[in-house]
Amino acid sequence: MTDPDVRSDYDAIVIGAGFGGIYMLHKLRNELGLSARAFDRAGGVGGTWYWNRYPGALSDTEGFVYRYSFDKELLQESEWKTRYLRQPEILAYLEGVVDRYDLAPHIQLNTGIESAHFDEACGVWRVGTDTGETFTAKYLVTALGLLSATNLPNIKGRDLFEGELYHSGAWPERHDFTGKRVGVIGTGSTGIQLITALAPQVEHLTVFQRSPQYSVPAGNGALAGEVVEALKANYDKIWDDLRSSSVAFGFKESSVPAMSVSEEERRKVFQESWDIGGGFRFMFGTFCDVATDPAANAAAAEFIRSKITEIVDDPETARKLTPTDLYAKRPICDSGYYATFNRNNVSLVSVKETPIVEMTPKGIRTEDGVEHELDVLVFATGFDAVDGNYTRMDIRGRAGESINAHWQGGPTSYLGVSTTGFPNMFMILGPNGPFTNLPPSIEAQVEWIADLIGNAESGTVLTVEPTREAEDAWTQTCREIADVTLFPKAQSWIFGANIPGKTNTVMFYLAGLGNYRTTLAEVAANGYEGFDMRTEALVQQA
Ligand code: FAD
Ligand code: NA7
Repeated sequence: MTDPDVRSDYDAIVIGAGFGGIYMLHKLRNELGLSARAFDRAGGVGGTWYWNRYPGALSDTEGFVYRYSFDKELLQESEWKTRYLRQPEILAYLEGVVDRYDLAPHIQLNTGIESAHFDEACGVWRVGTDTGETFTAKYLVTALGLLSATNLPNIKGRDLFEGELYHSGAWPERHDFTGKRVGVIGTGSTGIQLITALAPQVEHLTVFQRSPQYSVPAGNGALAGEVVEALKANYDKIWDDLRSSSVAFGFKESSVPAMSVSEEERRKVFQESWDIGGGFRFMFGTFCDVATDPAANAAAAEFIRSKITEIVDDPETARKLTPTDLYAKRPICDSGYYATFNRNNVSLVSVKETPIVEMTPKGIRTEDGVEHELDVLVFATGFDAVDGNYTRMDIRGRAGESINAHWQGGPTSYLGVSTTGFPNMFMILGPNGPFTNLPPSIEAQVEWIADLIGNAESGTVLTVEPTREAEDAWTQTCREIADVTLFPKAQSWIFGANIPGKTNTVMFYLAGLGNYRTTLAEVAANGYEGFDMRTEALVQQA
């Protein structure tokens, strides 16, 4: 039974100081007037943009919408000079937001949260840090990041390697690869950025590719001052349109089925998009059904394959770089990736054809007996996405149930923000949240969670948690939506297929931001339908 008279250290604890945690802390402290403290294991704020400092790290959302929209003055004051944003710019932007709202004194850095247990008797979360401290709070907000828990494959002999070894998502402050023989494992969004940026800097680059990628040009470049001013002048409409769109990337999403036009027209539309640039634009701005109709998907894939053949000089390298499967991973874009393989100092190893056997003190040995000698090896092998940072923590809800046990069949939630049996715990970008350009989805969730907490605090509510029925129904909804798309048929982190042994399950709400926001609004308007709110009166009766 929850004791309404127990006092906690804080009203709320926030874990994570990226886009999500920063905004949540601002809402809780500066708008709701609650006492709140955020924790991050990082040495600085910024989340993704603190950790991913690898050469070439760049947003693949255009800069005008890869930012917060809640503060109109901040939107007008912000400056950017290129179409996409480099990692240092995004980091500086987030540091600026922390300063603007005077949040730094309330963020404890270099502090990993190891455990969070809900104490049912006291109705508080008891949070344990890796610095040996314990804090209590009524609310726990987890902004742990969905692409944050690094995936470091356990390759035989990994510890024997005598060179430098890095993961892209835990990049060192300083590095110098000049004149070195560098290997990169992984050719996802990160790998292609790294490979393209590193190739001109290093003596030799060996790329270990498991799956070839469909990638289109990013189309990055300088933005004239007038272009930025025009965007700023139009911001009200831009954000309104974006909030009711599907992927929220700031371009017009197509409503035309690919097979409704002639082959010639299709190629023209793909070519125009290729020339403009952008991965999401290519998938969602060309035709409305590239991610849902196999024929449309095949046409888009074939277009990209034809470009690889055109760009890559050596036919054997082109063959290895050419995907033959569905175009249904997170769509990616690059700054000259395929052409990088025309350089004399870059070689490609297809590890599907010649698997990695082991790491040696000098490098990597592949099945054909070749030892690829390396001074540096970079793992661009991605993340244990969505629930990775949850399952690595000891989180326990009612009756001591661990999140690992609760999510044994795969991570679930109600609305991507809460899960049954874990009262007063709210997740930002939790499982089965929207699959979009993320800052607008983060804003939608933070604002909704803040409203719910504000409501609870203005009454006599002690605990809030979703009912099992509501959570099951949401999971079912997400699954049904996913099954209409081609995404579950591709092996990627979107469904947890990139981690050996991980349950392959639905992890996103794929019906878009507009529909997601409508659902959130309806749930709130219906008295937070699907939530079990326990009040002082209820607790005293029990
Ligand atoms: P994060 O920024 O990941 O922050 C989570 C924080 O929680 C981290 O700092 C972590 O240290 C902390 N944390 C986790 N567990 C603990 C713990 N137990 N104790 C203490 N601290 C903890 N999205 C887009 O929409 N567009 C893009 O262009 C884009 N580009 C990306 C490029 C890269 C290289 C990567 C990796 C991701 C990209 N993303 C992009 C996704 C990106 O993660 C989100 O856009 C956004 O930054 C997520 O913010 P967040 O606050 O939810 O999580
Ligand atoms: P991704 O997209 O998961 O890519 C990881 C890459 O690493 C991908 O090419 C994987 O091949 C490869 N990989 C993973 N494990 C291995 C092993 N064991 N051996 C060889 N190759 C491996 O992660 P990113 O960091 O690139 O991007 C994640 C998101 O972050 C991205 O969408 C952006 O939003 C930023 P696979 O394709 O699985 O065969």
